[in-house]
Amino acid sequence: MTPTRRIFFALWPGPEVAGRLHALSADAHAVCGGRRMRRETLHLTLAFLGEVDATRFDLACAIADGVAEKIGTGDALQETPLGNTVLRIDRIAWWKHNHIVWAGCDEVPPVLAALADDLAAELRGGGFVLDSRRFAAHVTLLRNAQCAGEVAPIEAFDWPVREFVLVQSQLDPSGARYEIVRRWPLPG
Ligand code: 2AM
Repeated sequence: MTPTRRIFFALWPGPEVAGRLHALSADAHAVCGGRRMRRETLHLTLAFLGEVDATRFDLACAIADGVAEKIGTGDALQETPLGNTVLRIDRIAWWKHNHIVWAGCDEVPPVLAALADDLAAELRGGGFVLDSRRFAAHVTLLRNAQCAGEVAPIEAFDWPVREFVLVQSQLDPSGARYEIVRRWPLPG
């Protein structure tokens, strides 16, 4: 059987933003219960590929090379260079369908939405199978949580986005273990 790798593209916060997100998860946990994600695992998924044949790993990287280059010259950049993009974390909410409490932003910067859309389109073009749902920018803070809609107002903070990454995930009984296997700096 051909070996597979479980991989996804993501934005990965630096230590300060990870700390802010983790503090939010403590506040949310007090209200909603559930299981807190470990601080070092907090991230925002751009495109989830799932289990892919290990021989197609290089293709996924080559596609990301192309997307990173294209996004560096796209229209959205005329407003904000992607490397100067800031994600303003100003919402924390609960999804009833999967019992996730997540942090995110009211308005996703257009360049990030374009990055996620381009990745998805090019990966599909390369034969990868992605979730059919549209990109929903969120950082999962709690799983198996129970609460109602908006969890609480939060003090907004900024997440400066300097790169996107490819992550390999390994599932074990204590939760997922993530390893960043490639990085794409964004032009500033
Ligand atoms: P989630 O946190 O909303 O579950 C690793 O599993 C990352 O990929 C998580 O951020 C997860 O989002 C995301 N993801 C997106 N689609 C997925 C899928 N079909 N199965 C598992 N994880 C998925």
